[in-house]
Amino acid sequence: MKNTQATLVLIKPDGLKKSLTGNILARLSETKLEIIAAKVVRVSKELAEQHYYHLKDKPFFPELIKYLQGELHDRKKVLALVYGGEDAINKVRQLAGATNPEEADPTSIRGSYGRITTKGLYENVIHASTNESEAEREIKLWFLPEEIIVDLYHAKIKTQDQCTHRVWA
Ligand code: IDP
Ligand code: MG
Repeated sequence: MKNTQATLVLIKPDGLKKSLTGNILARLSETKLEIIAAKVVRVSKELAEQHYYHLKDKPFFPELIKYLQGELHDRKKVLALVYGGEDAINKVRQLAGATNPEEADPTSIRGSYGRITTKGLYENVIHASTNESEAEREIKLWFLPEEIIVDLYHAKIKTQDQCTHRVWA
């Protein structure tokens, strides 16, 4: 039986600064998954904190927020993508490699291009969702329903100032 999934990928500011975008997209295309949404995002502090809320008590959290916002790399943006297809979450995680770039398989994206800063932060060039509930939460956080070319999750119509648009239900 097919296990069709969607997963959020972020090319983090170090990936952009190191000119790895094309390279990372080429690696991801080896999975034969489909890109179903993509955009460049200026990351607010609120968005960064919501994305990494599960790490808010870690000592590296303030540095991590600055990292995702691009403040450590003079690149105040990330490239956000949604990949869809069979076993999308695991396929992308495998290719991304372990969180710690020193422990990641050296042929993985993080193993190839990541580093640990002198402050101890893992700069690992890419984010990838770890499971289905995380993927859903993250995709809904980063994308509006109309920005994704397929209907992934339940959405509803919202009317505000005489304009109607779709929001996550
Ligand atoms: P993941 O990105 O592999 O899912 P998470 O535990 O969700 O790993 O952590 C989010 C990000 O926080 C990592 O990608 C990395 O940039 C950073 N990070 C996680 N754990 C550590 C740590 O122990 N030291 C320094 N940075 C970390
Ligand atoms: Mg994670």
